[in-house]
Amino acid sequence: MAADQEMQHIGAEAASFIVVANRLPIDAVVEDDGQVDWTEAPGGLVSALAPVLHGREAVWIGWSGVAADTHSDPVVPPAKMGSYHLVDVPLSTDMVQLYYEGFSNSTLWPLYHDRIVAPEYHRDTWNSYVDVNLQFAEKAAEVAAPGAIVWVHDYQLQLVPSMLRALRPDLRIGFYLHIPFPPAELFLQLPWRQRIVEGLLGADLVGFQTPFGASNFCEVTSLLLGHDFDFDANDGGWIDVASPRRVQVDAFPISIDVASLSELAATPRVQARAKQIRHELGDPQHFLLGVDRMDYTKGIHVRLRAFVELLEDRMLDPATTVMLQIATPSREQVEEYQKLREEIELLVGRAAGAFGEIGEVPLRYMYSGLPHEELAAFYVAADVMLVTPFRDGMNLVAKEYVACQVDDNGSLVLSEFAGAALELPQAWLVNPHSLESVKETIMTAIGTTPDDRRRRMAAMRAYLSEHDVARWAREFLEALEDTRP
Ligand code: GDG
Repeated sequence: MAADQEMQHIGAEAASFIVVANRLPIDAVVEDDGQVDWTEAPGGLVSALAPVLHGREAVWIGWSGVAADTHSDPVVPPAKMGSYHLVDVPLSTDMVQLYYEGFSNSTLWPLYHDRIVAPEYHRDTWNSYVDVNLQFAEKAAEVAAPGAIVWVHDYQLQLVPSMLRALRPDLRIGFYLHIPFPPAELFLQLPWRQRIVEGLLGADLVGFQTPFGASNFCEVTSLLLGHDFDFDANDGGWIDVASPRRVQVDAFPISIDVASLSELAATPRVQARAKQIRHELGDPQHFLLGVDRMDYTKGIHVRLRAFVELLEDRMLDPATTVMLQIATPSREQVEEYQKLREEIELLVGRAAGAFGEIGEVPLRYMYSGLPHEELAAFYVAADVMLVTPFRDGMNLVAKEYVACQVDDNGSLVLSEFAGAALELPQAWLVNPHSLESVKETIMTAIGTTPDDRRRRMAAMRAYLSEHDVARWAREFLEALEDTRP
């Protein structure tokens, strides 16, 4: 049944809780005969929202991931997933190129991540961003019951709150940004800066990963619109007192499903697989691991260079040390991502030539994704996890590694510029812009005493067990429900 038909089935304007995100939580699988099949795409957001989606007339609005004009038959995603309904926002190949690869990933993504690569400013990609945001807002306006709660996610949809507010003033709208919100001196470069700020102010609650993101947003709103913010020490957060709805701005650090990942990591199956992985790697004395989407924000080449230099300096022994970098393919149509992949693969190739004995290569690399359980086994197997982004909203990999250290073993080397660093100060914090400091920190993490390692890991695990993703979703939604009577 098509999504529209299904919505008629549950009744127009029937949804009391709506998630609006760029992607639906499903993936298309194209069969040999060209038929498109769909699988559930389990991810952080899906598991975070499962408890709140369950038991309500809930709808998830998003794009299916397949351009609408690429198949001869129309691409129709399933109308329901588990207990909630799916509403597809069909995007053409052009829209995907302009709105998604263009404005979202070649303008906003680099600008919001400290201009690690130069953002591109093009009017046609901006225009498409506006059009697509309007499509999302219209879908939400169509399906929302009176007074419904709508939770809009991430940088691709920053205009949706105000567009939706104009269509449906009765709704309670929350917005959450998963990536950093940059400081004023960066954000103000954006030609359409005021439109973005006004777009976000359509929400009742605007949430960020860290207090820095929240205060950067308040600052640019004051600079561009002259709004004043009061800090509310009781409820937490800043209140835009100039806005008639008193928009609330606050930090809600996202997390993971700590209990279920720890449980998985502790199973005999995963523990045995972790031992087997170490064996397959030649039973090294030290196993260092990196896991990231292949993205220039993640500082993958910094840690590879640091590792290679430590081998060259003879600080690490290539016969007894292995580093593995798992890089999941990402945004392969965007030129900067193609360049990054070439750069990383050149580095890995050089290292193999310089250090590899036959059958003994200290630097290993995989350009592919792994099943969830296999990834957990790699986390369990690794002695040192290297998380060195130049800028990262949160970084869930760091938290996942900690959750998997069920024997409180293992060391986390973590960039100061990941949101997670604010919550995990017991990690080995590092400045990824300083190769020397990355090298020194890796050596300190490797050389620390077992007691120190356990003490640090136990503290991080205790913190995370209290601050899981269910708490994140609950706190955001409670704050949203409290924004006005
Ligand atoms: C954005 C923000 C923020 C990776 N490789 C595999 C795999 N993964 C999973 C990890 C983790 C997720 O992908 C990556 O999350 P991150 O948080 O590390 O990074 P982004 O994708 O950039 O996410 C970020 C996040 O949104 C949430 O708000 O933390 O700052 O940039 O969950 O496990 N999963 C599997 N196989 C892989 O090979 N199964």
